[in-house]
Amino acid sequence: MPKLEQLQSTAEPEDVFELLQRDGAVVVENILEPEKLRQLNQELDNLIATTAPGLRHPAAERMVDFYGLSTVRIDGLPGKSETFVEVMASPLLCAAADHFLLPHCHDYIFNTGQLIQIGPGESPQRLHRDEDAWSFLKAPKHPLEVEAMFALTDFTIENGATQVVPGSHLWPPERQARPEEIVQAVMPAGSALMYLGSAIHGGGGNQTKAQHRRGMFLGYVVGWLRAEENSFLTVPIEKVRHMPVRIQELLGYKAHEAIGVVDVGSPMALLQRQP
Ligand SMILES: O=C(O)CCC(=O)C(=O)O
Ligand SMILES: [Fe+2]
Repeated sequence: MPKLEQLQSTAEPEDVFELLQRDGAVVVENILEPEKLRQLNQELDNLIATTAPGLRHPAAERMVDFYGLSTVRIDGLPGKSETFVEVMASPLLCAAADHFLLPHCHDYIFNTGQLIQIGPGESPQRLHRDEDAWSFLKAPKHPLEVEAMFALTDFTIENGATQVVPGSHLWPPERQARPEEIVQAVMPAGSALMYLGSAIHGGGGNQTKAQHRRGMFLGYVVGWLRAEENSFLTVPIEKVRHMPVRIQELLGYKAHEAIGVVDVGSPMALLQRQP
C-alpha cells in the first residue's frame, strides 16, 4: 500500500525536499496558525456565499466536468484575500520552490491559486498532473511547478480529501494509476499537501450529505512560462475591447485550455463585459 508521509511544519526544509523528491507529495501539518486559518475562512466565506458551483465561462467544454459541477472555484485570490497574500510567502512552500525551480529559471512566478470547495455529492475529479497543462513540452523535463493544497476544513476520505499517487512524478507520462496506488490526503484543517506539478492527483469525491470540503491551493512555476511582452499591462483593456477578435486572441485573451484563465474560465468574457 503506498503511503503519503506526514510532517510537522517545524520539520527541516531538507526533510520536506527529500520526501517531495522521493514521493512527489507530502502532508505538512499545522502549516497555518489557527488565527490565520480563521481569518482565511472568514475572508473566503463572503466570496463563496456569492459564487455558484461550476464554471461560468469555460475556456473549453472538457474543463466543465474536470472542474466539477458541485464545486465552487474562485481565483484572483491575491486581490481578494489579504491573508492569501501572506500564505503566498509561506516559508516552506517558498523554500520548496527555491529548491526545485530555481535551478531551472532566474525566478519563479505565481501560477494560480484557487479556492476549491467540493460540495456534497461531487464525483471524484479525473486524476491528472497539473504540469500536463503544458503537455506540449515533451518529456524528459525538469520540474516546472511546485504547489500546496491547504486544508481549510478537515480533509476526510468521505468529504473529498485530495487523491494522490505517491511516486507517480517519476513515472513515464503514459502510465496510469491503479486503484491500489491511490491514497487520499486525509489531514486536519490548517495542514497542506505539498506536491510537485508532475505528481498524479485529483480532488476526491464528496460522499457526504452536507459537508463542504474547503481547500485552497496555490503554486509557483518557472518564470519563463509566459510570453515576452506583458500585453495585459502594455495594452489597455479598453482599447483591446474594440479590436478584432483574432487580435484579442493573439494578445492572450484566449485561454489555452487551463492556461491564461480568468475566473477559472475564458478571459474573452471579460472583454464583452463593460467595466
Ligand atoms: O480539489 C482538490 O483536491 C484537487 C484539485 C485539483 O487537483 C485541480 O483542480 O487541479
Ligand atoms: Fe490538480
